[in-house]
Amino acid sequence: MPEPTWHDVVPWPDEFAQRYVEKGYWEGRDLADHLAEVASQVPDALALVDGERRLTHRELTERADATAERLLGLGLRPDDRVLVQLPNVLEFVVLTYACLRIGVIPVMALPGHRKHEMTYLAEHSEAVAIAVPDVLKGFDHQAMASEIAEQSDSVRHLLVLGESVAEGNIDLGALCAAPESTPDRAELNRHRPDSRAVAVFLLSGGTTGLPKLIARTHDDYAYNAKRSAEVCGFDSDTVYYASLPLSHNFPLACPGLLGALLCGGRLVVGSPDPAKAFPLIEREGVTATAVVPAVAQRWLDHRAEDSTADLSSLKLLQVGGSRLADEVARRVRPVLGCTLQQVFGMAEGLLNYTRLDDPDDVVCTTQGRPMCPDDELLVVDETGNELPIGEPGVLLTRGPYTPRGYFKAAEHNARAFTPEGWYRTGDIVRLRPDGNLVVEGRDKDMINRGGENISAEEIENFAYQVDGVSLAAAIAMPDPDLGERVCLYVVPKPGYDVGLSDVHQVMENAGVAKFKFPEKLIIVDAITTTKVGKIDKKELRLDVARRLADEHQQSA
Ligand code: OOB
Repeated sequence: MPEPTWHDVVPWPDEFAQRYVEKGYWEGRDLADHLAEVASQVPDALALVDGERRLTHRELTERADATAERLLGLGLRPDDRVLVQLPNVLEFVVLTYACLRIGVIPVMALPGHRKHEMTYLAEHSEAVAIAVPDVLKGFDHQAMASEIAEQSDSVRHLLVLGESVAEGNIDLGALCAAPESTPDRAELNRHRPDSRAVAVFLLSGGTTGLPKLIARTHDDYAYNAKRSAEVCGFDSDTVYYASLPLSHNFPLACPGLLGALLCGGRLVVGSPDPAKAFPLIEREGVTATAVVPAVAQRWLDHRAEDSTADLSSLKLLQVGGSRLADEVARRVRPVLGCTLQQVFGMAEGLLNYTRLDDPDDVVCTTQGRPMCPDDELLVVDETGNELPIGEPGVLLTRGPYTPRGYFKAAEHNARAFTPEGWYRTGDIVRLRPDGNLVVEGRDKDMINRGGENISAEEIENFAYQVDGVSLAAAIAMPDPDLGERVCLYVVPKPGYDVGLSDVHQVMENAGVAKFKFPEKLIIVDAITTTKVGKIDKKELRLDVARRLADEHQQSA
């Protein structure tokens, strides 16, 4: 058995790896090989629609090969990392496929990340290249990437998408263009990655500040996408609409982009805004899509007001990323006319799906069950003892697509994984006798803002940089639109005035992603601590709920 190529990647123990191979989960082929095989079976079927740009499976594979060749020409080699921060466009797909083809590893940054996160990601992954748009939504990504490259020892190339590619940078549009001549497949094949090698680095929400890197291998990620596609009934007629950022595991491989393509189906990229999404669903005959609960709610509300678009092609609406309220779940079929599927997943691996033929009770009130028979689940109490079925506790998991540790994070791994290799999800779940899970909450110190996981600790660290902050605690406050938003409690030092704008200023200066900025500041004289001296966040959550209820009453 070839060893994983990297000592900083925690491998599955041999006995498990062997079992996953024997059971056929790990097929021993890289992702680009899978994709190319599909392209040879359905060469003329459409694979990708980005506005007016359309590529067939053959054209997509040819472009990926050409792009891979150009990457080799730039000096990139297997195992090199490319930090990718692109919106949902054709070039994201072509570049990712090209990287997979020659074992170059994309590090999947989110479009909302800013200098603070991007610098860390480039350093931690020792990226040799960064791929960004020139300007997006008024933000100059190219300038940010240049600053990062200047300070970095590893970054050699900036791949920039757009009209104004600065001198010295590489035009990503041209890099992903159709081939001028037939690519040298034999040469490309010489760089073909091992199936046990890392295919992509996904980002974890990260409970302790900055996101951790999750090394997903070709074997495990191909299984992730293919088994998901099976569970979701994807086939060559599938037209998948990607409106969540494609760098996120959900639209990337659950089944997402990869699942759709691996079935010979099609990917359509677009916006989550229902005013844009609905006409596109009609025009392209979209059959399936994935959204977070906040977007599902917007779609339901929009549909109630405007029922002009023909959504009859849409068969499946996947909802996941944060808890979907049962009442919202019940509206999906009557209002949108499609099947709802709840997805409780994580970039770390484990995927739970409600099944397409599950009764309404399961689909509307549970977050589904694991997709693989060899997904192992344990629900434990605070001391790590297994709880009887039906009792809520913290979920631990292991399995063929749940890696055994984060990349280059030994210290953190010692806490996030048990010695037996179980990943501590930090989610509090209840296992029903029928095998379905209900997510009841979490014991990790995070805020889930519309599916975006934010570490409380990271926000508190910034709060402490504000003059006059004596004690700071970031918590989730309930929100009707996004589920949760960041609320910050501060005890000021005597004689100091602390305002929300002071906290924002510090975060702005550090170049932190906007979605992490606290949206409410509550100044208090003291914060209760628990018996062990930790801030009592449970009490703070109750407190903010009371305050919001009061405010609501006053404004009514
Ligand atoms: C998905 O992945 P991540 O890595 O952004 O976030 C994972 C965390 C989970 O540990 C859980 O705390 C929360 O997000 N979560 C849910 C949920 N789905 C995810 N909490 C309640 N209900 C749900 N349905 O979010 C993700 C990855 C793949 C597929 C779907 C979602």
